[in-house]
Amino acid sequence: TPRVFSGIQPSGNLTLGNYLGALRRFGKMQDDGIETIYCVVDMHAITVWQDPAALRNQTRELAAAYIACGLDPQKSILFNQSQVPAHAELAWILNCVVRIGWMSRMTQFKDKAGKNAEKMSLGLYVYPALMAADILTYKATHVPVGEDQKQHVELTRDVAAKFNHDYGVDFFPIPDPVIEGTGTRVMSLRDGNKKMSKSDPSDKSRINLIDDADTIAAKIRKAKTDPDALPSEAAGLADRPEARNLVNIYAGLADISVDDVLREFGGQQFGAFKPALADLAVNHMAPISSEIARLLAQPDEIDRILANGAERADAIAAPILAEAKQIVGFIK
Ligand code: AQP
Repeated sequence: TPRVFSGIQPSGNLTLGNYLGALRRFGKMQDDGIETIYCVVDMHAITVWQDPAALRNQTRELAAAYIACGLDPQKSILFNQSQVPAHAELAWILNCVVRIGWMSRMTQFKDKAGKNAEKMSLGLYVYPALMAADILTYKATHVPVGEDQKQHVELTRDVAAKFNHDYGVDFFPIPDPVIEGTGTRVMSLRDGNKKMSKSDPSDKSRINLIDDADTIAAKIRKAKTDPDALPSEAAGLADRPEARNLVNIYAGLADISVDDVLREFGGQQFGAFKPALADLAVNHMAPISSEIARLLAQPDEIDRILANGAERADAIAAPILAEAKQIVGFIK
């Protein structure tokens, strides 16, 4: 039976990228009658230092965002990672299955660490093994993510296969990444070759889920572009990363194809396209941000939802972990 798992880090500033690449698709999947498990991955968040009080707020804000974007905590399981001990325990076992060479090839670590690799936490380096544990401790079969997480899901597949091979079992299913539709790769508003990211030091590089209408409009108005008019077909965007990004965002928000956007706006200047995009973004995001604010006014209710989700998650994860421990030879 298909089982979906995905997670997002509560590291602040949820972006339009997180929304189009992940959040928006989660609610849709749950409606297809599939078992869906969504996690606020607070253990991943501390791979980079987080102020403890801020982390608590960001965790609640992300839980609220999941719900505001259509996740129903009755239909899906919604919880924070640190409340279910199987994640950490299985991660240790998988740390012993993963090879150092595999980790060294992970591009996200290289991007985040830059020239400072020696000064980053060990947790940031082994993050993909924890992510593999997140997925495998539920024997999840499908993992909806943005393009940027594809390599980590592929590593998860390799870890699952190596565990099965090393212990001569057919225990972990090999999970599939689900990367589809427009908006799986939203780029920075300041640099069309860099992904839109929560942790980008420039707030102007991203649209935050909680930005108000004026801020969203201003950020789109100031977004980097080139002087040319929009082309009439997608091929014309090939060497124009900033233009391509804004058209992709439009397509993602309107849930139409890039060709459809260009049929409407081809030949027009950014002076005309940007206000249309700003209107679309504001109309789309405003109800979400006000719903997040409404939910955040009741933090106890959010904590209750997370605790309840954690209990249901644990009921699935604990027996799978127990079996994994038995397979590797631990006495109970
Ligand atoms: N720019 C993006 N376009 C499409 N999808 C994106 N995602 C993130 N950025 C984009 C998707 O959002 C989900 C959650 O991501 P995450 O919080 O686990 O970490 P991340 O991928 O590292 O995202 P950020 O925003 O760049 O966070 P920081 O800056 O903290 O590292 C994933 O499904 C991801 O694909």
